[in-house]
Amino acid sequence: MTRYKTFQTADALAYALEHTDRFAGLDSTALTSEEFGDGNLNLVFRISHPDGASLILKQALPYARCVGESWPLSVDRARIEAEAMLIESQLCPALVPEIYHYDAELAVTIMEDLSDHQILRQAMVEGKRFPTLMHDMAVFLADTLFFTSDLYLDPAEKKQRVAQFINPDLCKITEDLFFLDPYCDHERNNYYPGFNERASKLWSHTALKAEIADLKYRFLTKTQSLLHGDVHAGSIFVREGSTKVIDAEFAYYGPAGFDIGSYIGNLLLNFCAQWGLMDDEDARNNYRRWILEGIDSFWNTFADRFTGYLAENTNDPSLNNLHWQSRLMQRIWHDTLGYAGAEMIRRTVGLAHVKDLDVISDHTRQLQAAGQALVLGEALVMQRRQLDNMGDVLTMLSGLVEY
Ligand code: SR1
Ligand code: MG
Repeated sequence: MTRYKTFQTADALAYALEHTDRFAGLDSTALTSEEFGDGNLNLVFRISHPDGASLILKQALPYARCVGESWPLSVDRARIEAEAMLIESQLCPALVPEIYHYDAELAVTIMEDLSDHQILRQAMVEGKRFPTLMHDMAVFLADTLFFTSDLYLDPAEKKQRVAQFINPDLCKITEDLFFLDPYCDHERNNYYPGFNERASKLWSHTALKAEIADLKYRFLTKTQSLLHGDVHAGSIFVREGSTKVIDAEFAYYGPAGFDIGSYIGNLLLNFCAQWGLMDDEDARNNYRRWILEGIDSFWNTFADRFTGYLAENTNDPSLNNLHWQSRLMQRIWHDTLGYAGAEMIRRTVGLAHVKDLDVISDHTRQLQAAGQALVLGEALVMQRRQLDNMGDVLTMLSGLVEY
C-alpha cells in the first residue's frame, strides 16, 4: 500500500525536519510552513526559520490543481521531475536548484529555496532586464539537449533513458493543450471577450492545421533529447547574474526544438504583451529591442555551443558527418520556430494563459497584444521552413508588428 497522502502545512514542516539537515541546531519551534503554490499542478510549501534557513517542499497532487479532481494525473511525475533535475544538475549545476531529498511514494521533492530570485515572467511583466539570462538559457538548453541525445550517449543507455522518462499523463496535457484545443471549438479553450472571431478563424485554417499536425507528430514520435518539456517563463527563476530552471515534471524524450521554441515563444509573448504593459513608447520599443536582440544572441550562443559539441563530442562515427550535422542544425532551427509559434497561439486561445497578456488593464490594448501574438505565432508556424536565420525572423516580425 502506498504511503501517499496530501500534505498540510504541518505535515510538510515535520517531513522537512525529519528528512533534511537544513535546520540542524536551530530551534524547530520557530519554523514556519506556508503553502504558496500558484502553479497549475502541485502543492508548494516554503519552510523557513527566522534565522534565514529555508527550503522548498513540492508535492505532486493526484490531479491537475488548476482544474480539480476531474482531471486525474499520475504522481509519477514527481519521480520524473526529480530524476530529470538530477541529470540537469549534473550537466549544468549552476542552472538548476539543488535537490536535498526526494520521496517517490509521497511524490515529494525538497529543494533549494530561490526566494532571492524572481520568476522570469513576473520580472518581464515589470520590464526588468537580466544581462546573463540569454547566455544561461543557451547553455542550459545546449548542454541538456546535446548530452542526453544519441549524439553523445551510448545507444543502449539512451534507449534506457527513453524508457525511464516515459511520461504519458504530462505529455497528454501538451498534446491536447498545445496541439489540439486551439484548433477546434474546444470547451477547455479560454479567450478574451471580443477575441471569438480571431479564435474561430484558427478552427478552419486548413493549412495551419496541417502544419500543427506535423509539429504534433514530431512531438509524439521524435525521441531526440531529454526535454525539460515546459520551458516557459514561469519555469525560470532569475536574479542579477543568476538563472535557475525549475519544474521539470513534463520531462520526456522529444524533439529538441520543442524546449528551445517554448522558451523563444515565451519571450515573444512578452514582446507582444509590452504593447499593453508599457505606456511610454520609447521605453517600450527599447525593451522590445532588448528582447529581440536577446533572442538573437540566445540562438547564436545555443547554435555555436551545440555545433561545437557536435564537432568535439559526437561519439557515433556515422553521425560524425559535417554535411548531416549542418542539416540537423537546420531541422532543429525549423522545429524551434514552429514550436515557438504554437506556444504563442495556445497561450492566446487555449486553457493556460500567460500573465503577460492577462494583466493588461486596457481591454483594447489587450486584444491588440493578443492579436499580435496570434499573427506572429501563425507566421512562425507557417513560414518556418522559409526562415533561414534570425535575420529572416526579425524581418518577418517587423513587417507584422510595429516597434
Ligand atoms: C493543466 S497544466 C497547464 C499548463 O501548465 C504547465 O506549466 C504547462 O505549460 C501546461 O500546458
Ligand atoms: Mg510548471
